[in-house]
Amino acid sequence: MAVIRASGPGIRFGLESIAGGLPAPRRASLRSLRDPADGSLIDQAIVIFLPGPASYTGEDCAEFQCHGSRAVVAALLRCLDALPGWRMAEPGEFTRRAFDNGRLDLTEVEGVADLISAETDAQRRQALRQMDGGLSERAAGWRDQLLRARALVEADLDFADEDDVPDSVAAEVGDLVAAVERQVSEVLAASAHGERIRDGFEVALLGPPNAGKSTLLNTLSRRDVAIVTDVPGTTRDTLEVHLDLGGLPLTLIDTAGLRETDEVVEAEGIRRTRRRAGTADLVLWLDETGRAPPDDIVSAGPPVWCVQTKIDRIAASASQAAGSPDGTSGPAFQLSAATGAGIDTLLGALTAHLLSLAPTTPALVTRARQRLCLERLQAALVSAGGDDLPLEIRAEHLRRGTDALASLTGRVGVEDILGEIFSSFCIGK
Ligand SMILES: Nc1nc2c(ncn2[C@@H]2O[C@H](COP(=O)(O)OP(=O)(O)OP(=O)(O)O)[C@@H](O)[C@H]2O)c(=O)[nH]1
Ligand SMILES: [Mg+2]
Repeated sequence: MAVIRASGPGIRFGLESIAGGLPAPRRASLRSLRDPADGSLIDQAIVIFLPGPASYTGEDCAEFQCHGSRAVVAALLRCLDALPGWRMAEPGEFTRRAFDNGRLDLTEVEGVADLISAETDAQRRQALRQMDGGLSERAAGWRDQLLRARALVEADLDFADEDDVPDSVAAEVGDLVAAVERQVSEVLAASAHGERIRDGFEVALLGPPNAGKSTLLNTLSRRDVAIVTDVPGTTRDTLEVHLDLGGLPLTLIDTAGLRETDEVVEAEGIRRTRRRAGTADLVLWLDETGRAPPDDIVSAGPPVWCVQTKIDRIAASASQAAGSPDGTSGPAFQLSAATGAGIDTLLGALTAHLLSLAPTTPALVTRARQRLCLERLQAALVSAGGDDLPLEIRAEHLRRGTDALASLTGRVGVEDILGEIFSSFCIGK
């Protein structure tokens, strides 16, 4: 079966021309679809008429559930395209119209986009909450409180004698601003988790050349992604694979083995390795001998877990139990990609670690764009909360705060980013 969706002012006329009349609203009706040009039958299909404004886009909409063969879909699209005022939709145009008609705000649009591209369960749950207005509801509440604060300040500016500002007004404004600031700070504090769930947790595989980093990447991703050879220095560039670890999105990064080299390409690879070591959420230091990583890796920032590789080669130590990831003193894990020994222990520890980083409830802020808007709001609130500020200045800070909220929900000042957001959608959404 194929579903063809349509939206716009020409829907009623189109349905009358092709489906032999307007079906009852919001009911699935079996109709013969005919080419208006010559009356020939195209298909028998379920047709649903969804009158605006209570539709996804806010306009009149129609859905044709026809047989899914290419010939049927092509014939139907050809007839629909020939109707006056009908044309093929652009990517994301349905959601764009829903946004333009006030059915969705920008954070909800971002939720739709994230739901479409969600790869893991945690991403799906987070996107659903966003699409459902999780962040917009909070933003609307803050906006109401700030508008009240602005109204109080501005009424005072307009009517009160400059020297005679009633303390009660200043106190109420102060309370409102402080309450909103506290809530915004809480939401911002959880934003790192939200962005991590959306973009994936990064785990970088580091170690000397030939340690077995690329082999472990291939084993964990169950694909032959990275080239593996016994030549030290095989991997030159950083390489990423996306995995679903217990519902959490994980980006595993293979890197160039660390060593002194005069070779230009390898040196650039090593420079990239060091950079990734600083920005990952976790570093796995792989070494065949089980030696600890050099100090600059340990002090790079993220936690480092030591992994001794190729234990199938050292039968004696293969019988030792794997330790716990308690820092960087000595090997915490031992594994063999060749036999599979120790892989499950490492995966179990990784899952537990990522779960401890992930929020228990879905985060509200999931993108840098949203975080930047809230940081602007927070800065404005901190300024507005300053004691003994002249009322004019306070009003100005509060106005900056409501402006930041308006750009969060896409009501003002976002024209330049709209194209970018909607172009990431697929056609038909
Ligand atoms: N016996 C044994 N050999 C392994 C194991 N893992 C990797 N090897 C071998 O070790 C060699 C190097 O493996 P790679 O995965 O390319 O090592 P790397 O750390 O990516 O090396 P560079 O890219 O050069 O930094 C290859 O010949 C692998 O087949 C293992 O668990 N057991
Ligand atoms: Mg490699």
